[in-house]
Amino acid sequence: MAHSNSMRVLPAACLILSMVILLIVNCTNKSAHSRICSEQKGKWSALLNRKAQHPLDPLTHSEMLAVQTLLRNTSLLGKERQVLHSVELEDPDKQEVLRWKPGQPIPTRHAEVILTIDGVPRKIVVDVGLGKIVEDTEIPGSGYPPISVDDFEKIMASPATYQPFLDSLAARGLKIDEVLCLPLSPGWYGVPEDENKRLTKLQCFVHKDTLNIYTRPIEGIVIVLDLTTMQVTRYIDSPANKAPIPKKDGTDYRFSAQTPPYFAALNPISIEQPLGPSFTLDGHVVKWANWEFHVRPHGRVGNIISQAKVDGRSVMYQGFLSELFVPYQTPEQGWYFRTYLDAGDYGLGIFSLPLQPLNDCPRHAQYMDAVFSGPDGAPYITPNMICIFERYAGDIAWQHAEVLGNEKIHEARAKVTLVVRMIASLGNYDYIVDWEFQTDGVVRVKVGATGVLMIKATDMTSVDANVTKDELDDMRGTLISENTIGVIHDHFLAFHMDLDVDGPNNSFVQGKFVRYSEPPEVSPRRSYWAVEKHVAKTEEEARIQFSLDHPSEFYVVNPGKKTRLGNQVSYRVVPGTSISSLLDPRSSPQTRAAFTNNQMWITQYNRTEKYAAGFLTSQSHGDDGLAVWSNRNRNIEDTDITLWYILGFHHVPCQEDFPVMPTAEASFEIKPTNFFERNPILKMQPNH
Ligand SMILES: *[C@@H]1O[C@H](CO)[C@@H](O)[C@H](O)[C@H]1NC(C)=O
Ligand SMILES: *[C@@H]1O[C@H](CO)[C@@H](O)[C@H](O)[C@H]1NC(C)=O
Ligand SMILES: *[C@@H]1O[C@H](CO)[C@@H](O)[C@H](O)[C@H]1NC(C)=O
Ligand SMILES: *[C@@H]1O[C@H](CO)[C@@H](O)[C@H](O)[C@H]1NC(C)=O
Ligand SMILES: [Cu+2]
Repeated sequence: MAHSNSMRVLPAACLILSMVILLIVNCTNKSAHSRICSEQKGKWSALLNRKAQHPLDPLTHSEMLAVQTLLRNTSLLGKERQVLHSVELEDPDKQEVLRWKPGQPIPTRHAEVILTIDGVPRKIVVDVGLGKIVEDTEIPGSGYPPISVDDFEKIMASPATYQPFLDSLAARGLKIDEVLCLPLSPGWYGVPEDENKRLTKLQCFVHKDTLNIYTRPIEGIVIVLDLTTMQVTRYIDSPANKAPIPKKDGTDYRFSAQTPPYFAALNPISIEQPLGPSFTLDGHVVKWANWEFHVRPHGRVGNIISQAKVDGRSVMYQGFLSELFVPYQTPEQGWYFRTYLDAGDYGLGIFSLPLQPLNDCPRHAQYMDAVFSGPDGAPYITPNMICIFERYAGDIAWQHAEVLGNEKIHEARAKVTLVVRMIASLGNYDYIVDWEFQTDGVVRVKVGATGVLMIKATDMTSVDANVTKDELDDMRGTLISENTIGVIHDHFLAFHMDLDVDGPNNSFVQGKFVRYSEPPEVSPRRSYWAVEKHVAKTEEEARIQFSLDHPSEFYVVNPGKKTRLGNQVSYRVVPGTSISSLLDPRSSPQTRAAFTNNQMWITQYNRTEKYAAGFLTSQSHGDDGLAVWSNRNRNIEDTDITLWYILGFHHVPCQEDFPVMPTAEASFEIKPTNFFERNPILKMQPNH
């Protein structure tokens, strides 16, 4: 839903972000923070002193400090009109990572630094070991990097001095200190006044008397701000659209704000693990049952699962939530541009908050902290950013019971899985992203969407007989409280799945289900279905749109590996929730998010093709991204390939979504298919 977009609120946003930054830990040169630093130092010493143990480990605290020193020394940081957006580990060469064995020296570590200098995006690659810049280039293409934390403080300050905005507030009986404005990503629409400027569009809310600011929008005002000059370049206050501010009553979702009667309390519940969990976390490497994988936090995509192996055989080199697309469906000035690409426009890891034990993750979860770069290049910690836990939901892994004469057989195994969880809190919306590993070799990727809707204010207080059909049509949503419309929208989530099924060289096979008939002399029945398998040779042959009328199964096979019976070793992609986009393919949001043209894609592996809407998404024109790469139409047969699964759902809000929505879940899975010789969990122990 809403999802989106906004940032952690201005003052509040800043508050939250700066709290995180304060926690930090760079004591060397931030005297203002040093008290906190010295108190925190003991607690975080293990993290502060950590060294990379694996080629894919994220940049450590000391590596980030080294990058900061180098950037300062080369005058790339700390000057006017220089904005630092991110410092991340640059993906090492895949072959080097695959060759590496624990205990060997780690291959050269590179930091990828994204800056804008005078409004021009630059990528700098630092050899961390040598303390040297090895690449420094302007980033080609139309997009800009995400809004940085640094931008926030300046953005927050800007409306307060802009007289036309103060006049608009006065006309509505509001004061500036009752108002917060959030920087929304502006999309790209070819509006001449907006071209060639790094922009944000501010949407303002009344924060007086409620924590749930998203429910109190000031409709009709849009402030277009140039992020390079921090000047207002356009200001819109549509007189036609002065809906009242929705009331504060009923918007607080905290338990303390609810009044009796309460929902009957359930008895306390907790899954016991009297002997502790069954997994180990060593640095970033997780081992559990027949699985082993590496997990690391990432500022842009939240987290990355790497080198997932079952029974020591590789399944996936890397998997992560590559991009989101959340287009709203109403044409007003303040709304038409809301077509968020949340990972590239904001950053899923940067917008994660510490997970709360017992509510966000169960007892016995283990937590992983993240180290991200602040706007001045100083590293800061987001504690408990990822949690890892075993899930037992009372389900059955396999079972069979029967009576044969005097013999009764009853064999059953409880289903326990391992979950890696991250929650991106992108302003009003919260996305819970779970990677769930099963002992039978299945990996389920599940997303839960929750949080607060993006709300449009309206004159309407009910949809009774006095409301005309035109007014109803113009709502583009549902009246979910008085003066409050939950606007309709979609959620698309693109998962990058670099599957390496039993080795890097794989092919993509589509098993098409077709009807066939037999003549009466062969069979008294008229029709059957059968599976026809097709190996996709090029990227074009692997652009998949799901259809109930033309069902298919989809396999990533290893053409060089067979079972003892000669079946091709593979993993099957089991689609879950998916939608197709209803937007005009020529419209700019659809071109920019063209990864939603299909529900599944295969591309040839390319280390730099990671982000489905392109490397820089803010104001991008659609000149980079999955659709562009797929158009190269490279060979994808018996070579290293990447699968992209586009999960999605439409959202027509309802009253139950107010003032906070119950989690809506969507998922897909990958499932071993002739990968094992038999049911791999036959020898699992039953419970006693
Ligand atoms: C900055 O660069 C100069 C010239 O390369 C070098 O002599 C100096 O040691 C560097 N300072 C730091 C703090 O790295
Ligand atoms: C509908 O409009 C009539 C005339 O303006 C008014 O008397 C009536 O109260 C309205 N009904 C509701 C439910 O608002
Ligand atoms: C790898 O991806 C980059 C970015 O899309 C592109 O410039 C390059 O040509 C690609 N290489 C191959 C072999 O496709
Ligand atoms: C994978 O395929 C590429 C060509 O696409 C080939 O160069 C390479 O040797 C193959 N690797 C393996 C392990 O078979
Ligand atoms: Cu939604």
